[in-house]
Amino acid sequence: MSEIKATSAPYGALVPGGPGWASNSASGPFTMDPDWRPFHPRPSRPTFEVPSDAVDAHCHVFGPGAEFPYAPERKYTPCDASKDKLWALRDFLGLERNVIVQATCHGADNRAVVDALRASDGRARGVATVRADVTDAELDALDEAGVRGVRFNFVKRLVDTTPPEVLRGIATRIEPRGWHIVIYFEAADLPELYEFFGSLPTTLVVDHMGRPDVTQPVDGPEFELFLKLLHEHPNIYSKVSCPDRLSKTGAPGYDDVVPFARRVIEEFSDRVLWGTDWPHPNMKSHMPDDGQLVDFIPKIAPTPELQRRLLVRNPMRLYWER
Ligand code: 0GY
Repeated sequence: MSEIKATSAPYGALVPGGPGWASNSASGPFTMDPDWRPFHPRPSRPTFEVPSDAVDAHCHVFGPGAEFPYAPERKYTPCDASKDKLWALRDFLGLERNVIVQATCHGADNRAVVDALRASDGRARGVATVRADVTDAELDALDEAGVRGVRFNFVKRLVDTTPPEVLRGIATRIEPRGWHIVIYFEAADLPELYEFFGSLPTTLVVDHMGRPDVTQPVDGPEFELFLKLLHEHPNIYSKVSCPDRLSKTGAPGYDDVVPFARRVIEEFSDRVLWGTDWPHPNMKSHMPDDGQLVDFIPKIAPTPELQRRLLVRNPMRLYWER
């Protein structure tokens, strides 16, 4: 019997923390950034048991670069993080489905996400990045693969600026398909983006609660503006993901993020989503343990009813019930 090489272990043989799991490089002609932190080599098994049918509504795949090249305009070169590893993590954490968000290192080339969606047996949906010149046939193909939204990214360290009228044109194209728009921005930029967001015609999903500065009070002006956005616009959802990115008190508890996420969940329980953010691009302070991220959930959604809304009902409505 021939031995399966650890680095090419098929999905079924992969276990987070086991042989073939860890990644420290980009394949093909790519070299991982020297300060890149690869995803956790030995994530813990969570103690919190998620409800059945739980969705990881924010995660990514990176390459592998040899198969799905990183985009020339990218701002970072990550380690490879394949769909097979994403499925292995999903099973390890007790989750059922994934929403794979196009990462900026792939630009508007959605092939890695589409490949993952096609291989997922219907257990993954996608959020793509498209340019203004995307054709209807390309949008049809993305839709057929399981894409249900596009991402507009306003984080300057990740992307070059796209003019609002171009984004509005894309919004008009995708709106009739029942797709939504995922928006990623820093809290400091919300005042200037506020009117634009309010004017978009589709459902919007905000990444990571609009990245609040959690050293500010939860009832201070910065976070109140974000909550006002959600109060004024019933078409806007929020992901309560990435305590690891927002926290100053750090792992494992991410205690300073709890009041922010709890407030969003309690006030907008029908419009919240959760995700791991695996493989955690651009984390510099530390690399989160995905099991600890699952164990964070009951701190921010303390009742079974809130947990079902956050992990099952809301993401299923948005991604599987169109
Ligand atoms: C995230 C956050 C980040 C990166 C990306 O697409 C991306 O490159 O989303 C980040 O660096 O904050 O949501 O994964």
